[in-house]
Amino acid sequence: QFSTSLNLRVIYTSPIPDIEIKTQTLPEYLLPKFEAFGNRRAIVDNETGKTYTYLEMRDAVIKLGSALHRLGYRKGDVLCMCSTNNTEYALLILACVTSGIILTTTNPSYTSAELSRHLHHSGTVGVVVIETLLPLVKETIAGDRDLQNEIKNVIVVGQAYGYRSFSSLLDDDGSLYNENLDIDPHNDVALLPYSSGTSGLPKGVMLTHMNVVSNLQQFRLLSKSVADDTSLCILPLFHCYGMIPILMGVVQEGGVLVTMPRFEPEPFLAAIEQHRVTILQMVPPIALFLAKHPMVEKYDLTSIRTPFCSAAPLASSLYNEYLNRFKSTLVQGYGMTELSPVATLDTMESSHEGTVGFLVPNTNAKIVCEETGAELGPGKIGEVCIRGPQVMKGYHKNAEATNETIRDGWLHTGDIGYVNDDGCFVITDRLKELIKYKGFQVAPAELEDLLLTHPGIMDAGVIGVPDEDSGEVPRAYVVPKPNQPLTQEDVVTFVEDNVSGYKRLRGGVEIIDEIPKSPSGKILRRILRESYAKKD
Ligand code: 4UV
Repeated sequence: QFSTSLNLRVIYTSPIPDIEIKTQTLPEYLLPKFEAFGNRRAIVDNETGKTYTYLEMRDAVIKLGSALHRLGYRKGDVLCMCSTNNTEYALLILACVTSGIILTTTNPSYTSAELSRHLHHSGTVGVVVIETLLPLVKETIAGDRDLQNEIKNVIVVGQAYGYRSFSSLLDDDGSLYNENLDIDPHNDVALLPYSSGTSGLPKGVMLTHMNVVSNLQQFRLLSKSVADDTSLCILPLFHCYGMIPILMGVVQEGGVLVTMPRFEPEPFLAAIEQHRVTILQMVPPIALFLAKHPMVEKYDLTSIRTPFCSAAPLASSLYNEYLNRFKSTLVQGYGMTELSPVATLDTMESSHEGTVGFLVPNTNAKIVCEETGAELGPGKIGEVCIRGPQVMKGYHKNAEATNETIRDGWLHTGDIGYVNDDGCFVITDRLKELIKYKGFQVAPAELEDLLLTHPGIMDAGVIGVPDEDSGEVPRAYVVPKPNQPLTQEDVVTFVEDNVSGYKRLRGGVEIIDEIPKSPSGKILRRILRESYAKKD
């Protein structure tokens, strides 16, 4: 659906009429639901079998909120979770958002340098960490006087001598939990996940209570998740996809969420079969595995009603292979961390090859021509801009990046696409720098900054190049310092030694004479991309 007027405005809306979204905080929105779902199962840990009903989950959330208050955490304090998926992670997310504590999250594969930047940048005052990552957290804090001063507690999921255990927080009597917290739904931040957005280094995305409360109500009208749904939470809870649509999207309906710490083929398939999973939220590499791997035939996956794929482009060939094997469409959604995260969603009935579905209600979109700024009608390709109650408050401590990204209330996504004749969105390309490796964000600016610290490198530029298994992989272009011996292997190893595994230069390294730049000094990645495409 779209409307045009004489001044050539072309604004797209959802085919679903707008809904009334009551101004509420997350505790006001979520806790009564948990109460109402009572003794239904809510979360199950696939590793340990530990299960919480909705009432037990509500009770745990209140105890955690109270225990954190007892430890001195107050509204607006930032707590950081460093963990793979488990029930504790799900409980902590819900406890923080219902206690006014801001939760920030890290990728569990972070190196100490990456974690250090995150803790500093987010203003973290407390860390919750799984036992296996405690050495990393200890090493990161021990080497840094500021972090030693800032961080009040390190709480461990598991046991570690001298550290407060997460389970001991669950022994709290709940008496300090304050349901009537003075939270301003429109201004107070609930979650602080990180994203590099359209350019530069990862930034804290300030999602307010109303951003999240709105998006939960917006996407449920299209996702049509129901109380007897079971979802396998294999995608990381540290990412917006895991925390909001997967965790909160399932529990707002009274469904069951089964947590799994990592993707391993056999246990993944066994978990779907054992728990009779009905909604399977995936990223393209998982869909690829399901569509292609012979091992899949050994398992009964017939319980899956809604196979859902998001976070990165899904190739048409893969969509069709999935369709052929499962005789079921693969529903897509499109969004970004800055959109809490959902902008568009397909339904099982309307899903088509190549589309990412309709706008969710209460959301407007425009497609803007990169050169002229004109708003484009159906079928015309331009930058996707989104307006709605799910648009983030802004980037943490970065007004400049906020003002570049949100202009006149429109969030400029940095994605290129068009709207087809049915009103469905199609994402065709990415204008922004971001690289997505298996759905994980890799910020070229971060790798470029690192490469410039190498003693033999004078200048560097990084782009993403296509890869069938992972979507995209980072590739570096480097200019050596004069008279410095520098090999491609040196560069690959240097990066490997200094970043998390998913950021490695899997797309290779090319040694060149000069990095192409605009007169203002911006790296012209388009030229690097074109030169790579010509090589093929
Ligand atoms: O910030 P981020 O890492 O956020 C995400 C959000 C995932 C979503 C989206 C809708 C849902 O319903 C849901 O459950 C989870 O990934 O990365 C944002 C960028 O990822 C690309 C695009 O470049 C975004 O700006 N991207 C996300 N979804 C798609 C996509 C898609 N379906 N097709 C192509 N690119």
